[in-house]
Amino acid sequence: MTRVRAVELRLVGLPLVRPFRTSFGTSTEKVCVLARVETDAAEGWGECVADIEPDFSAEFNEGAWLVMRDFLVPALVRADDVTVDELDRVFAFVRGNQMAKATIVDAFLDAELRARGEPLAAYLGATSARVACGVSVGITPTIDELLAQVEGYLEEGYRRIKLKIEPGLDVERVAAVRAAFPEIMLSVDANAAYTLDDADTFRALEAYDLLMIEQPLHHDDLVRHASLQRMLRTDLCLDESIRSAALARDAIELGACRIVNIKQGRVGGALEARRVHDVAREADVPVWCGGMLETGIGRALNLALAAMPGFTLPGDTSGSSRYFSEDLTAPFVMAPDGTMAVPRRPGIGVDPLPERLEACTLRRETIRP
Ligand code: SMG
Ligand code: MG
Repeated sequence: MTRVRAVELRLVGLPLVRPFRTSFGTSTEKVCVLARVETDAAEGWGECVADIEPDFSAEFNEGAWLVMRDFLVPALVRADDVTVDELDRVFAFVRGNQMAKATIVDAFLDAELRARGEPLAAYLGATSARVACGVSVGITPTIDELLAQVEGYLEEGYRRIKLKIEPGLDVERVAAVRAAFPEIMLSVDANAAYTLDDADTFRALEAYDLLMIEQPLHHDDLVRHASLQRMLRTDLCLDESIRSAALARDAIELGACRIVNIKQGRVGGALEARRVHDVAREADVPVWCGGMLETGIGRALNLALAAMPGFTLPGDTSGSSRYFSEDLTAPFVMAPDGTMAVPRRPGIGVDPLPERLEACTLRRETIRP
């Protein structure tokens, strides 16, 4: 049982090494909320995967900040003696807001594990010491720039290339990358930019031996994803649509996807992410670890998750240098063989570098009992 002494929220901002364009917008900086939970026994860190605007999901930084400050943290502090397994119940009065919940759950879990000296990967039942890394390549101004970026990432050792696509910037680009790199593991991610009227585009993509097509249709539409999956040989993968283990089960039962992207922040934290993994594994559906351009705090957690046995495909778990010239933690470095080591120290196994954290902090607030 653990008593929470204080929770500190921080809004941090870090420039990205290059703009990241998806079908819904372009990011040039990473801005997110970090939570530091201080208990009687230890402190733990959580990183919120929400962004500046409510575009990838309904959640966004300022909203998540208020949900944490005014609802989740007061409930956690009031609950007094709790364990991480009870947090679902403690937070059940707040509907949705999985990204905000994940931040506090993960920070609390980190503190709990650090207090008893247990690495997160071991707690989750992870079985690998290293995980295979893929990289997500944003939409570029030209095909030549796309080919140059892909070539650079392949030279670094990335084991799977994922291309962001949107209507009009799809088949020709995939064709060019496939022609230049016939053997690579290649996938695409539409971030919900298409409708069933675009079926011809998806049929055209079938010629390029894609590992999967990620979230082609509306973020809430399992039924039409199932229709599209019936039309295609290529596996569909759902990302935005999977906000809980229950939705993962629905999607799999409906045939809306044959692969699941697990983002712990999108489903309410590491514990629910483990439940998504279990649901998928039970159904023989491969999963992989998604990314939200996390700093080293969120990246450490993703690596622990990705080391679980059902994560059989390379994830969007790229090295720090893919995102930042200077990370918030010691940098995560991918080996030339395209794998990265899973942190081995207790909890998430990393800490922010104090000076770097201060330099990146835009705002902070501490909530006490
Ligand atoms: O963390 O490498 C990363 C980004 C991976 O493409 C990525 N994420 O839909 O999967 C996705 C996107 C969402 C992030 S958009 C800011
Ligand atoms: Mg995605």
